[in-house]
Amino acid sequence: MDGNCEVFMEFFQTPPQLGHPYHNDKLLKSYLRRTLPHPFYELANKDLSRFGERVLSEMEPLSQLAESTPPIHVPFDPWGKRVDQIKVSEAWNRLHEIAAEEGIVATGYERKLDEFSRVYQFAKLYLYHPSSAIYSCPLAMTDGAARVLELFGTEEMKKKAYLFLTSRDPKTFWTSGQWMTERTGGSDVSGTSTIAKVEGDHFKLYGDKWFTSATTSQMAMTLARIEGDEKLSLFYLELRDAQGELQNIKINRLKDKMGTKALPTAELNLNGVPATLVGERGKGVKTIANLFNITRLYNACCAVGYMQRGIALSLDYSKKRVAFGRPLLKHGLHAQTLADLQVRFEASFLITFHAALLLGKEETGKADTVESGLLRLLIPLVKLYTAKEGVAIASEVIESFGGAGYIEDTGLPQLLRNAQVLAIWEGTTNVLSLDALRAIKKEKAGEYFVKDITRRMANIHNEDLLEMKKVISEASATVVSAFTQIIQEEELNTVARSLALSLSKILAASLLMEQAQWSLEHEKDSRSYLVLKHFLKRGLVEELVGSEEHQKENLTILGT
Ligand code: MFK
Repeated sequence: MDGNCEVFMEFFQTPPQLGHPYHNDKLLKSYLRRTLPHPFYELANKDLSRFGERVLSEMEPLSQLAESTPPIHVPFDPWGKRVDQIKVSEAWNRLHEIAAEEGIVATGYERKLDEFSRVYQFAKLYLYHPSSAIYSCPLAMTDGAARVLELFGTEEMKKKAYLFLTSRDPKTFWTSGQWMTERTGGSDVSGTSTIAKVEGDHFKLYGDKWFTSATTSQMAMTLARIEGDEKLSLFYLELRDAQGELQNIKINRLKDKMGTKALPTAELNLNGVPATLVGERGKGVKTIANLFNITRLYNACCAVGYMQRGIALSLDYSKKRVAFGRPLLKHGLHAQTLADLQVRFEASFLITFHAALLLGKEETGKADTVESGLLRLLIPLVKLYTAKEGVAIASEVIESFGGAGYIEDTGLPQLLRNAQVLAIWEGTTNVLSLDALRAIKKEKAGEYFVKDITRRMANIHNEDLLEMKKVISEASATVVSAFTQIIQEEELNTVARSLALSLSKILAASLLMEQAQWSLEHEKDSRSYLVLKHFLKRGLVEELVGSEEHQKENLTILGT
Protein backbone atom coordinates (compact mmCIF):
# COMPACT_ATOMS: atom_id res chain seq x y z
CA MET A 1 0.00 0.00 0.00
CA ASP A 2 1.58 3.33 -0.95
CA GLY A 3 1.54 6.45 1.25
CA ASN A 4 -1.18 8.24 -0.72
CA CYS A 5 -3.57 5.36 -0.42
CA GLU A 6 -3.09 5.30 3.36
CA VAL A 7 -3.99 9.00 3.52
CA PHE A 8 -7.24 8.37 1.64
CA MET A 9 -8.21 5.42 3.81
CA GLU A 10 -7.69 7.37 7.01
CA PHE A 11 -9.64 10.42 5.92
CA PHE A 12 -12.52 11.51 8.13
CA GLN A 13 -14.31 14.82 8.00
CA THR A 14 -13.82 16.99 11.07
CA PRO A 15 -17.21 17.92 12.49
CA PRO A 16 -18.06 21.56 13.14
CA GLN A 17 -17.49 22.67 16.69
CA LEU A 18 -19.65 25.12 18.55
CA GLY A 19 -17.69 27.92 20.18
CA HIS A 20 -18.77 29.99 23.17
CA PRO A 21 -22.03 31.50 21.86
CA TYR A 22 -21.56 34.83 23.64
CA HIS A 23 -17.80 35.37 23.47
CA ASN A 24 -17.73 34.53 19.76
CA ASP A 25 -20.64 36.80 18.85
CA LYS A 26 -19.09 40.11 17.79
CA LEU A 27 -22.39 41.74 16.90
CA LEU A 28 -24.22 40.87 20.11
CA LYS A 29 -21.37 42.12 22.29
CA SER A 30 -20.94 45.30 20.31
CA TYR A 31 -24.68 45.97 20.24
CA LEU A 32 -25.00 45.55 24.00
CA ARG A 33 -21.99 47.76 24.67
CA ARG A 34 -23.53 50.44 22.48
CA THR A 35 -27.09 50.19 23.75
CA LEU A 36 -26.94 49.48 27.47
CA PRO A 37 -25.92 52.09 30.02
CA HIS A 38 -22.58 51.04 31.53
CA PRO A 39 -23.72 49.43 34.83
CA PHE A 40 -26.40 47.46 32.96
CA TYR A 41 -23.84 46.43 30.37
CA GLU A 42 -21.49 45.18 33.10
CA LEU A 43 -24.28 43.11 34.62
CA ALA A 44 -25.42 41.67 31.28
CA ASN A 45 -21.88 41.00 30.06
CA LYS A 46 -21.02 39.01 33.17
CA ASP A 47 -24.24 37.04 33.15
CA LEU A 48 -24.16 36.26 29.43
CA SER A 49 -20.53 35.10 29.66
CA ARG A 50 -21.54 32.66 32.37
CA PHE A 51 -24.75 31.64 30.62
CA GLY A 52 -22.95 31.06 27.30
CA GLU A 53 -20.81 28.45 29.05
CA ARG A 54 -23.94 26.77 30.40
CA VAL A 55 -25.50 26.73 26.92
CA LEU A 56 -22.42 24.93 25.59
CA SER A 57 -21.80 22.46 28.36
CA GLU A 58 -25.28 21.74 29.71
CA MET A 59 -28.02 22.85 27.34
CA GLU A 60 -26.63 21.73 23.98
CA PRO A 61 -26.45 18.00 24.93
CA LEU A 62 -29.94 18.26 26.51
CA SER A 63 -31.26 19.89 23.37
CA GLN A 64 -29.95 17.11 21.13
CA LEU A 65 -31.38 14.50 23.50
CA ALA A 66 -34.78 16.19 23.62
CA GLU A 67 -34.87 16.51 19.79
CA SER A 68 -34.29 12.76 19.46
CA THR A 69 -36.78 11.80 22.21
CA PRO A 70 -40.16 13.10 21.05
CA PRO A 71 -43.15 13.23 23.39
CA ILE A 72 -45.60 10.34 23.54
CA HIS A 73 -49.35 10.48 24.13
CA VAL A 74 -50.65 7.82 26.52
CA PRO A 75 -54.46 7.96 26.23
CA PHE A 76 -55.32 5.20 28.75
CA ASP A 77 -53.72 3.65 31.80
CA PRO A 78 -53.20 -0.14 31.87
CA TRP A 79 -56.65 -0.58 33.49
CA GLY A 80 -58.54 1.26 30.79
CA LYS A 81 -58.99 4.61 32.54
CA ARG A 82 -58.67 7.63 30.24
CA VAL A 83 -55.58 9.51 31.46
CA ASP A 84 -54.32 11.45 28.42
CA GLN A 85 -50.76 11.74 29.67
CA ILE A 86 -48.13 13.38 27.54
CA LYS A 87 -44.76 11.85 28.36
CA VAL A 88 -41.84 14.12 27.57
CA SER A 89 -38.13 13.43 27.88
CA GLU A 90 -36.16 14.22 31.02
CA ALA A 91 -34.05 16.49 28.82
CA TRP A 92 -37.14 18.54 27.92
CA ASN A 93 -37.98 18.87 31.63
CA ARG A 94 -34.42 20.04 32.38
CA LEU A 95 -34.71 22.70 29.69
CA HIS A 96 -37.84 23.92 31.50
CA GLU A 97 -35.91 24.11 34.78
CA ILE A 98 -32.99 25.95 33.18
CA ALA A 99 -35.41 28.47 31.65
CA ALA A 100 -36.77 29.18 35.15
CA GLU A 101 -33.34 29.39 36.79
CA GLU A 102 -32.07 31.73 34.10
CA GLY A 103 -35.21 33.86 34.30
CA ILE A 104 -35.77 33.76 30.55
CA VAL A 105 -39.33 35.01 31.12
CA ALA A 106 -38.88 36.58 34.58
CA THR A 107 -36.20 39.03 33.36
CA GLY A 108 -38.79 40.84 31.25
CA TYR A 109 -41.03 41.43 34.28
CA GLU A 110 -38.55 42.07 37.10
CA ARG A 111 -37.45 45.07 35.01
CA LYS A 112 -34.17 45.37 36.91
CA LEU A 113 -32.67 47.02 33.85
CA ASP A 114 -35.58 49.44 33.58
CA GLU A 115 -36.43 50.13 29.92
CA PHE A 116 -33.50 47.96 28.82
CA SER A 117 -34.89 44.84 30.49
CA ARG A 118 -36.35 43.45 27.26
CA VAL A 119 -33.03 43.88 25.44
CA TYR A 120 -31.24 41.96 28.18
CA GLN A 121 -33.98 39.33 28.25
CA PHE A 122 -33.86 38.93 24.46
CA ALA A 123 -30.08 38.54 24.57
CA LYS A 124 -30.57 35.61 26.94
CA LEU A 125 -33.37 34.15 24.84
CA TYR A 126 -31.22 34.51 21.72
CA LEU A 127 -28.52 32.37 23.39
CA TYR A 128 -31.03 29.98 24.99
CA HIS A 129 -33.17 29.22 21.94
CA PRO A 130 -30.76 27.41 19.55
CA SER A 131 -29.87 24.90 22.29
CA SER A 132 -33.39 24.51 23.70
CA ALA A 133 -35.04 22.05 21.27
CA ILE A 134 -37.64 24.89 20.90
CA TYR A 135 -38.44 25.08 24.60
CA SER A 136 -38.51 28.73 23.55
CA CYS A 137 -42.03 28.09 22.21
CA PRO A 138 -43.67 27.47 25.61
CA LEU A 139 -41.62 30.37 26.96
CA ALA A 140 -42.94 32.69 24.25
CA MET A 141 -46.54 31.89 25.09
CA THR A 142 -45.77 32.12 28.81
CA ASP A 143 -44.33 35.59 28.37
CA GLY A 144 -47.30 36.67 26.26
CA ALA A 145 -49.75 35.30 28.84
CA ALA A 146 -47.88 37.07 31.65
CA ARG A 147 -48.24 40.35 29.76
CA VAL A 148 -51.98 39.84 29.23
CA LEU A 149 -52.47 38.99 32.92
CA GLU A 150 -50.37 41.97 33.96
CA LEU A 151 -52.60 44.22 31.85
CA PHE A 152 -56.03 42.56 32.14
CA GLY A 153 -55.87 39.79 34.76
CA THR A 154 -58.14 39.67 37.82
CA GLU A 155 -56.52 40.20 41.23
CA GLU A 156 -56.61 36.43 41.75
CA MET A 157 -54.77 35.81 38.47
CA LYS A 158 -52.19 38.43 39.37
CA LYS A 159 -51.58 36.83 42.75
CA LYS A 160 -51.37 33.30 41.41
CA ALA A 161 -50.84 32.56 37.71
CA TYR A 162 -48.85 35.74 36.97
CA LEU A 163 -46.41 34.95 39.79
CA PHE A 164 -45.98 31.37 38.57
CA LEU A 165 -45.41 32.49 34.96
CA THR A 166 -42.70 34.90 36.04
CA SER A 167 -41.11 32.64 38.67
CA ARG A 168 -37.40 31.76 38.76
CA ASP A 169 -38.03 28.69 40.86
CA PRO A 170 -38.29 25.55 38.66
CA LYS A 171 -40.74 24.05 41.17
CA THR A 172 -43.23 26.90 40.83
CA PHE A 173 -42.51 28.00 37.26
CA TRP A 174 -45.59 27.59 35.05
CA THR A 175 -45.83 27.72 31.31
CA SER A 176 -48.92 28.76 29.36
CA GLY A 177 -50.51 27.59 26.14
CA GLN A 178 -52.10 29.89 23.56
CA TRP A 179 -54.97 28.06 21.94
CA MET A 180 -56.06 30.16 18.98
CA THR A 181 -56.28 27.66 16.15
CA GLU A 182 -59.33 25.60 15.29
CA ARG A 183 -60.07 23.40 12.28
CA THR A 184 -61.62 26.41 10.53
CA GLY A 185 -58.23 28.11 10.40
CA GLY A 186 -55.17 29.50 12.09
CA SER A 187 -55.13 32.87 10.31
CA ASP A 188 -58.80 33.81 10.27
CA VAL A 189 -59.69 33.11 13.89
CA SER A 190 -63.12 34.72 13.51
CA GLY A 191 -64.42 31.26 12.56
CA THR A 192 -63.68 29.98 16.09
CA SER A 193 -66.51 27.67 17.08
CA THR A 194 -65.70 27.06 20.77
CA ILE A 195 -68.64 28.15 22.90
CA ALA A 196 -68.46 29.60 26.42
CA LYS A 197 -71.50 28.83 28.55
CA VAL A 198 -72.12 30.93 31.64
CA GLU A 199 -71.86 29.01 34.97
CA GLY A 200 -72.33 31.38 37.91
CA ASP A 201 -69.49 33.88 37.78
CA HIS A 202 -67.45 31.54 35.57
CA PHE A 203 -67.74 29.95 32.15
CA LYS A 204 -67.43 26.46 30.75
CA LEU A 205 -65.87 25.93 27.36
CA TYR A 206 -67.07 23.46 24.72
CA GLY A 207 -65.30 22.89 21.41
CA ASP A 208 -62.21 21.58 19.68
CA LYS A 209 -58.78 23.13 19.43
CA TRP A 210 -56.77 21.96 16.44
CA PHE A 211 -53.20 23.07 17.25
CA THR A 212 -52.22 23.52 20.88
CA SER A 213 -48.48 23.88 21.38
CA ALA A 214 -46.81 22.83 24.64
CA THR A 215 -49.88 21.02 25.84
CA THR A 216 -48.10 20.04 29.05
CA SER A 217 -48.48 23.64 30.26
CA GLN A 218 -50.37 24.33 33.47
CA MET A 219 -52.63 27.00 31.97
CA ALA A 220 -53.80 28.39 28.65
CA MET A 221 -55.26 31.51 27.14
CA THR A 222 -57.91 30.74 24.56
CA LEU A 223 -60.64 32.33 22.46
CA ALA A 224 -64.31 31.36 22.60
CA ARG A 225 -67.69 32.89 21.80
CA ILE A 226 -69.95 33.48 24.75
CA GLU A 227 -73.32 31.94 23.86
CA GLY A 228 -75.32 34.42 21.82
CA ASP A 229 -72.40 36.80 21.20
CA GLU A 230 -71.21 37.83 17.78
CA LYS A 231 -67.60 38.53 18.78
CA LEU A 232 -64.99 36.38 20.47
CA SER A 233 -63.84 36.76 24.06
CA LEU A 234 -60.57 35.76 25.72
CA PHE A 235 -60.44 33.15 28.50
CA TYR A 236 -57.99 31.94 31.11
CA LEU A 237 -58.08 28.28 32.10
CA GLU A 238 -56.07 25.80 34.12
CA LEU A 239 -55.66 22.41 32.50
CA ARG A 240 -55.70 20.30 35.66
CA ASP A 241 -57.60 20.37 38.95
CA ALA A 242 -56.05 20.18 42.44
CA GLN A 243 -55.76 16.38 42.10
CA GLY A 244 -53.83 16.72 38.85
CA GLU A 245 -56.73 15.47 36.67
CA LEU A 246 -57.40 17.16 33.33
CA GLN A 247 -60.46 19.40 33.68
CA ASN A 248 -62.81 18.01 31.01
CA ILE A 249 -60.10 18.12 28.36
CA LYS A 250 -59.46 15.18 26.05
CA ILE A 251 -56.25 14.90 24.06
CA ASN A 252 -57.31 13.46 20.71
CA ARG A 253 -53.74 13.00 19.49
CA LEU A 254 -50.31 14.59 19.16
CA LYS A 255 -49.44 16.11 15.81
CA ASP A 256 -46.80 14.42 13.65
CA LYS A 257 -44.91 17.53 12.57
CA MET A 258 -42.16 18.31 10.05
CA GLY A 259 -40.01 19.77 12.84
CA THR A 260 -40.19 20.98 16.46
CA LYS A 261 -39.99 17.27 17.32
CA ALA A 262 -39.50 17.69 21.08
CA LEU A 263 -42.48 20.01 21.44
CA PRO A 264 -45.83 18.37 22.18
CA THR A 265 -48.52 19.84 19.93
CA ALA A 266 -51.96 18.36 20.42
CA GLU A 267 -55.50 18.30 19.11
CA LEU A 268 -57.87 18.82 22.02
CA ASN A 269 -61.52 18.39 22.82
CA LEU A 270 -62.96 20.74 25.46
CA ASN A 271 -66.10 19.44 27.10
CA GLY A 272 -67.00 21.89 29.86
CA VAL A 273 -63.58 23.25 30.82
CA PRO A 274 -63.88 25.85 33.63
CA ALA A 275 -62.60 29.21 32.39
CA THR A 276 -62.50 32.86 33.40
CA LEU A 277 -63.07 35.84 31.13
CA VAL A 278 -60.00 38.05 30.64
CA GLY A 279 -60.46 41.63 29.46
CA GLU A 280 -63.61 42.99 27.90
CA ARG A 281 -66.33 40.64 26.66
CA GLY A 282 -66.32 40.53 22.83
CA LYS A 283 -62.83 42.02 22.63
CA GLY A 284 -61.01 38.70 22.61
CA VAL A 285 -58.90 39.27 19.48
CA LYS A 286 -57.86 42.75 20.55
CA THR A 287 -56.94 41.49 24.04
CA ILE A 288 -55.00 38.46 22.85
CA ALA A 289 -53.10 40.74 20.44
CA ASN A 290 -51.10 41.76 23.54
CA LEU A 291 -50.04 38.13 23.84
CA PHE A 292 -49.26 37.43 20.19
CA ASN A 293 -47.37 40.68 19.82
CA ILE A 294 -44.94 39.26 22.40
CA THR A 295 -44.80 35.79 20.84
CA ARG A 296 -44.15 37.38 17.45
CA LEU A 297 -41.09 39.11 18.88
CA TYR A 298 -39.92 35.84 20.44
CA ASN A 299 -40.35 34.31 17.00
CA ALA A 300 -38.03 36.94 15.53
CA CYS A 301 -35.48 36.54 18.30
CA CYS A 302 -35.45 32.78 17.83
CA ALA A 303 -35.10 33.19 14.06
CA VAL A 304 -31.97 35.32 14.54
CA GLY A 305 -30.66 32.91 17.19
CA TYR A 306 -30.90 30.08 14.66
CA MET A 307 -29.28 32.19 11.92
CA GLN A 308 -26.33 32.90 14.17
CA ARG A 309 -26.00 29.24 15.19
CA GLY A 310 -26.10 27.98 11.60
CA ILE A 311 -23.56 30.51 10.35
CA ALA A 312 -21.23 29.85 13.32
CA LEU A 313 -21.25 26.10 12.63
CA SER A 314 -20.77 26.60 8.92
CA LEU A 315 -17.92 29.06 9.41
CA ASP A 316 -16.11 26.72 11.79
CA TYR A 317 -16.52 23.86 9.32
CA SER A 318 -15.28 25.99 6.42
CA LYS A 319 -11.96 26.46 8.21
CA LYS A 320 -11.44 22.71 8.57
CA ARG A 321 -13.01 21.10 5.54
CA VAL A 322 -10.52 20.83 2.71
CA ALA A 323 -11.77 20.50 -0.85
CA PHE A 324 -9.89 21.07 -4.10
CA GLY A 325 -6.68 21.43 -2.09
CA ARG A 326 -7.67 24.11 0.44
CA PRO A 327 -10.13 24.84 3.23
CA LEU A 328 -13.57 25.91 2.02
CA LEU A 329 -13.10 29.39 3.47
CA LYS A 330 -10.15 29.95 1.13
CA HIS A 331 -12.48 29.49 -1.84
CA GLY A 332 -13.72 32.94 -2.78
CA LEU A 333 -17.22 31.83 -3.66
CA HIS A 334 -17.70 29.97 -0.39
CA ALA A 335 -16.47 32.92 1.69
CA GLN A 336 -18.72 35.25 -0.29
CA THR A 337 -21.74 33.01 0.32
CA LEU A 338 -21.11 32.91 4.06
CA ALA A 339 -20.41 36.65 4.26
CA ASP A 340 -23.74 37.30 2.54
CA LEU A 341 -25.50 35.18 5.17
CA GLN A 342 -23.72 37.11 7.93
CA VAL A 343 -24.83 40.44 6.41
CA ARG A 344 -28.45 39.29 6.24
CA PHE A 345 -28.28 37.91 9.77
CA GLU A 346 -26.95 41.23 11.13
CA ALA A 347 -29.82 43.14 9.51
CA SER A 348 -32.33 40.74 11.06
CA PHE A 349 -30.60 40.91 14.44
CA LEU A 350 -30.73 44.69 14.58
CA ILE A 351 -34.39 45.09 13.71
CA THR A 352 -35.29 42.40 16.23
CA PHE A 353 -33.32 43.96 19.06
CA HIS A 354 -34.62 47.39 18.14
CA ALA A 355 -38.15 46.05 18.56
CA ALA A 356 -37.13 44.58 21.95
CA LEU A 357 -35.75 47.97 22.97
CA LEU A 358 -39.00 49.70 21.98
CA LEU A 359 -41.07 47.07 23.78
CA GLY A 360 -39.07 47.65 26.97
CA LYS A 361 -39.57 51.40 26.62
CA GLU A 362 -43.27 50.98 26.01
CA GLU A 363 -43.72 48.74 29.05
CA THR A 364 -41.88 51.13 31.36
CA GLY A 365 -43.62 54.25 30.06
CA LYS A 366 -40.43 55.56 28.42
CA ALA A 367 -41.49 55.32 24.76
CA ASP A 368 -42.40 58.56 22.97
CA THR A 369 -45.24 58.74 20.43
CA VAL A 370 -43.01 57.88 17.49
CA GLU A 371 -41.51 54.87 19.27
CA SER A 372 -44.92 53.51 20.34
CA GLY A 373 -46.37 54.06 16.86
CA LEU A 374 -43.36 52.42 15.24
CA LEU A 375 -43.53 49.40 17.56
CA ARG A 376 -47.04 48.55 16.34
CA LEU A 377 -45.69 48.32 12.78
CA LEU A 378 -42.34 46.84 13.70
CA ILE A 379 -43.82 43.73 15.33
CA PRO A 380 -45.36 42.26 12.16
CA LEU A 381 -42.37 43.48 10.12
CA VAL A 382 -39.68 41.84 12.26
CA LYS A 383 -41.68 38.65 12.60
CA LEU A 384 -42.22 38.19 8.88
CA TYR A 385 -38.82 39.44 7.73
CA THR A 386 -36.69 37.40 10.13
CA ALA A 387 -38.74 34.25 9.61
CA LYS A 388 -38.30 34.41 5.83
CA GLU A 389 -34.60 35.16 6.15
CA GLY A 390 -34.31 32.41 8.76
CA VAL A 391 -35.58 29.76 6.35
CA ALA A 392 -33.38 31.00 3.49
CA ILE A 393 -30.28 31.16 5.69
CA ALA A 394 -30.91 27.73 7.24
CA SER A 395 -31.25 26.25 3.76
CA GLU A 396 -27.97 27.84 2.64
CA VAL A 397 -26.24 26.65 5.83
CA ILE A 398 -27.36 23.07 5.19
CA GLU A 399 -26.05 23.32 1.62
CA SER A 400 -22.70 24.66 2.83
CA PHE A 401 -22.05 21.30 4.51
CA GLY A 402 -22.73 19.39 1.30
CA GLY A 403 -24.15 15.90 1.86
CA ALA A 404 -23.32 16.01 5.59
CA GLY A 405 -25.90 18.78 6.00
CA TYR A 406 -28.60 16.38 4.85
CA ILE A 407 -27.75 13.70 7.40
CA GLU A 408 -29.94 13.53 10.49
CA ASP A 409 -27.42 12.64 13.17
CA THR A 410 -25.18 15.59 12.33
CA GLY A 411 -27.94 17.59 14.06
CA LEU A 412 -28.00 19.98 11.08
CA PRO A 413 -31.33 19.17 9.34
CA GLN A 414 -33.27 20.24 12.43
CA LEU A 415 -32.03 23.80 11.85
CA LEU A 416 -34.00 23.97 8.60
CA ARG A 417 -37.04 22.03 9.82
CA ASN A 418 -37.36 24.17 12.91
CA ALA A 419 -36.75 27.40 11.01
CA GLN A 420 -39.62 26.60 8.66
CA VAL A 421 -42.22 26.77 11.42
CA LEU A 422 -41.15 30.31 12.28
CA ALA A 423 -42.68 31.53 9.02
CA ILE A 424 -45.97 29.79 9.81
CA TRP A 425 -46.91 30.05 13.45
CA GLU A 426 -47.91 33.36 15.01
CA GLY A 427 -49.12 34.55 11.61
CA THR A 428 -47.83 33.66 8.13
CA THR A 429 -45.89 36.13 5.99
CA ASN A 430 -48.97 37.23 4.09
CA VAL A 431 -51.16 37.60 7.20
CA LEU A 432 -48.48 39.70 8.87
CA SER A 433 -47.98 41.79 5.73
CA LEU A 434 -51.69 42.57 5.88
CA ASP A 435 -51.38 43.37 9.59
CA ALA A 436 -48.58 45.82 8.78
CA LEU A 437 -50.76 47.36 6.08
CA ARG A 438 -53.62 47.65 8.57
CA ALA A 439 -51.31 49.47 10.99
CA ILE A 440 -50.37 51.88 8.18
CA LYS A 441 -53.95 52.43 7.07
CA LYS A 442 -55.66 52.56 10.47
CA GLU A 443 -53.00 53.66 12.93
CA LYS A 444 -50.80 56.11 11.02
CA ALA A 445 -47.84 53.74 11.39
CA GLY A 446 -46.39 54.99 8.08
CA GLU A 447 -45.97 58.47 9.54
CA TYR A 448 -44.13 57.09 12.56
CA PHE A 449 -41.92 55.03 10.27
CA VAL A 450 -40.90 58.12 8.31
CA LYS A 451 -40.27 60.14 11.49
CA ASP A 452 -38.17 57.33 12.93
CA ILE A 453 -35.98 57.01 9.81
CA THR A 454 -35.59 60.78 9.57
CA ARG A 455 -34.59 60.97 13.22
CA ARG A 456 -32.03 58.19 12.91
CA MET A 457 -30.55 59.61 9.70
CA ALA A 458 -30.20 63.03 11.34
CA ASN A 459 -27.72 61.47 13.77
CA ILE A 460 -25.49 60.15 11.01
CA HIS A 461 -22.58 62.51 10.59
CA ASN A 462 -19.61 60.27 9.82
CA GLU A 463 -18.15 61.29 6.47
CA ASP A 464 -17.65 57.71 5.33
CA LEU A 465 -21.37 57.12 5.66
CA LEU A 466 -22.84 60.18 3.98
CA GLU A 467 -23.17 58.67 0.49
CA MET A 468 -24.88 55.60 1.90
CA LYS A 469 -27.13 57.77 4.03
CA LYS A 470 -28.53 59.21 0.80
CA VAL A 471 -29.39 55.73 -0.46
CA ILE A 472 -31.47 55.01 2.64
CA SER A 473 -33.24 58.35 2.59
CA GLU A 474 -34.07 57.93 -1.10
CA ALA A 475 -35.39 54.40 -0.58
CA SER A 476 -37.55 55.67 2.27
CA ALA A 477 -38.90 58.50 0.08
CA THR A 478 -39.72 56.04 -2.74
CA VAL A 479 -41.75 53.83 -0.44
CA VAL A 480 -43.45 56.71 1.29
CA SER A 481 -44.56 58.22 -2.02
CA ALA A 482 -46.25 54.90 -2.76
CA PHE A 483 -48.20 55.04 0.53
CA THR A 484 -50.98 57.26 -0.82
CA GLN A 485 -51.87 54.85 -3.58
CA ILE A 486 -51.47 51.89 -1.24
CA ILE A 487 -53.79 53.37 1.35
CA GLN A 488 -56.50 53.97 -1.25
CA GLU A 489 -56.34 50.41 -2.53
CA GLU A 490 -59.24 48.78 -0.77
CA GLU A 491 -59.66 45.17 -1.67
CA LEU A 492 -56.70 43.35 -3.12
CA ASN A 493 -53.80 44.53 -1.02
CA THR A 494 -51.44 42.59 -3.29
CA VAL A 495 -48.76 45.15 -2.53
CA ALA A 496 -48.71 44.25 1.17
CA ARG A 497 -45.84 41.74 1.11
CA SER A 498 -43.46 43.76 -1.07
CA LEU A 499 -44.26 46.84 1.00
CA ALA A 500 -43.56 45.00 4.27
CA LEU A 501 -40.26 43.61 2.98
CA SER A 502 -39.17 47.03 1.69
CA LEU A 503 -40.00 48.74 4.98
CA SER A 504 -38.14 46.02 6.90
CA LYS A 505 -35.03 46.43 4.75
CA ILE A 506 -35.03 50.22 4.96
CA LEU A 507 -35.36 50.10 8.71
CA ALA A 508 -32.66 47.44 8.96
CA ALA A 509 -30.33 49.54 6.78
CA SER A 510 -30.83 52.57 9.01
CA LEU A 511 -30.02 50.47 12.09
CA LEU A 512 -26.96 48.95 10.40
CA MET A 513 -25.82 52.49 9.68
CA GLU A 514 -26.24 53.51 13.31
CA GLN A 515 -24.24 50.44 14.35
CA ALA A 516 -21.56 51.14 11.71
CA GLN A 517 -21.11 54.75 12.85
CA TRP A 518 -20.77 53.72 16.48
CA SER A 519 -18.39 50.91 15.66
CA LEU A 520 -16.19 53.13 13.48
CA GLU A 521 -16.01 55.80 16.16
CA HIS A 522 -15.91 53.80 19.38
CA GLU A 523 -14.40 50.48 18.40
CA LYS A 524 -12.27 51.73 15.49
CA ASP A 525 -13.67 48.77 13.64
CA SER A 526 -14.86 48.88 10.02
CA ARG A 527 -16.55 45.45 10.03
CA SER A 528 -20.06 46.88 10.59
CA TYR A 529 -19.39 49.48 7.89
CA LEU A 530 -18.70 46.66 5.43
CA VAL A 531 -21.82 44.82 6.55
CA LEU A 532 -23.87 47.94 5.81
CA LYS A 533 -22.19 48.44 2.43
CA HIS A 534 -22.97 44.88 1.39
CA PHE A 535 -26.51 45.04 2.72
CA LEU A 536 -27.22 48.12 0.61
CA LYS A 537 -25.88 46.36 -2.50
CA ARG A 538 -28.68 43.84 -2.10
CA GLY A 539 -31.24 46.63 -2.72
CA LEU A 540 -33.83 48.03 -0.34
CA VAL A 541 -37.01 48.49 -2.31
CA GLU A 542 -39.01 45.62 -3.76
CA GLU A 543 -41.26 46.20 -6.75
CA LEU A 544 -44.38 47.74 -5.22
CA VAL A 545 -47.02 46.21 -7.41
CA GLY A 546 -50.69 46.06 -6.62
CA SER A 547 -53.63 46.72 -8.88
CA GLU A 548 -56.71 45.12 -10.41
CA GLU A 549 -54.68 44.71 -13.59
CA HIS A 550 -51.93 42.90 -11.73
CA GLN A 551 -54.42 40.55 -10.11
CA LYS A 552 -55.89 39.69 -13.52
CA GLU A 553 -52.40 38.89 -14.76
CA ASN A 554 -51.74 36.67 -11.73
CA LEU A 555 -54.88 34.66 -12.39
CA THR A 556 -54.01 34.34 -16.08
CA ILE A 557 -50.49 33.15 -15.18
CA LEU A 558 -52.08 30.57 -12.92
CA GLY A 559 -54.24 29.45 -15.83
CA THR A 560 -57.55 30.28 -14.20
C1 MFK B 1 -40.15 30.51 19.21
C2 MFK B 1 -41.30 31.39 19.23
C3 MFK B 1 -42.51 30.62 19.31
C4 MFK B 1 -43.79 31.33 19.32
C5 MFK B 1 -44.87 30.40 18.84
C6 MFK B 1 -45.77 29.89 19.85
C7 MFK B 1 -46.66 28.75 19.40
C8 MFK B 1 -47.47 29.00 18.19
C9 MFK B 1 -48.92 29.01 18.44
C10 MFK B 1 -49.64 29.67 17.34
O1 MFK B 1 -49.24 29.73 16.21
S1 MFK B 1 -51.07 30.35 17.84
C11 MFK B 1 -51.81 30.93 16.39
C12 MFK B 1 -51.32 32.19 15.95
N1 MFK B 1 -52.33 32.78 15.15
C13 MFK B 1 -52.21 34.01 14.77
O2 MFK B 1 -51.22 34.66 15.04
C14 MFK B 1 -53.38 34.59 14.05
C15 MFK B 1 -53.00 35.17 12.74
N2 MFK B 1 -54.08 36.03 12.27
C16 MFK B 1 -54.10 37.36 12.55
O3 MFK B 1 -53.19 37.90 13.15
C17 MFK B 1 -55.29 38.10 12.05
O4 MFK B 1 -54.86 39.34 11.57
C18 MFK B 1 -56.31 38.31 13.16
C19 MFK B 1 -56.67 36.98 13.79
C20 MFK B 1 -55.83 39.25 14.24
C21 MFK B 1 -57.53 38.88 12.47
O5 MFK B 1 -58.68 38.65 13.24
P1 MFK B 1 -60.00 39.50 13.09
O6 MFK B 1 -61.04 38.89 13.92
O7 MFK B 1 -60.27 39.72 11.63
O8 MFK B 1 -59.55 40.79 13.83
P2 MFK B 1 -59.63 42.30 13.41
O9 MFK B 1 -61.09 42.68 13.28
O10 MFK B 1 -58.74 42.57 12.28
O11 MFK B 1 -59.05 42.98 14.73
C22 MFK B 1 -59.75 42.95 15.95
C23 MFK B 1 -59.13 44.01 16.83
O12 MFK B 1 -57.81 43.57 17.20
C24 MFK B 1 -58.94 45.33 16.10
O13 MFK B 1 -59.08 46.36 17.05
P3 MFK B 1 -60.43 47.23 17.16
O14 MFK B 1 -61.46 46.28 17.73
O15 MFK B 1 -60.10 48.36 18.09
O16 MFK B 1 -60.75 47.68 15.76
C25 MFK B 1 -57.50 45.25 15.63
O17 MFK B 1 -56.93 46.54 15.44
C26 MFK B 1 -56.86 44.54 16.81
N3 MFK B 1 -55.63 43.86 16.35
C27 MFK B 1 -55.54 42.88 15.44
N4 MFK B 1 -54.25 42.54 15.26
C28 MFK B 1 -53.52 43.34 16.09
C29 MFK B 1 -54.41 44.17 16.79
N5 MFK B 1 -53.99 45.06 17.69
C30 MFK B 1 -52.66 45.15 17.91
N6 MFK B 1 -51.76 44.37 17.27
C31 MFK B 1 -52.16 43.47 16.35
N7 MFK B 1 -51.25 42.73 15.73
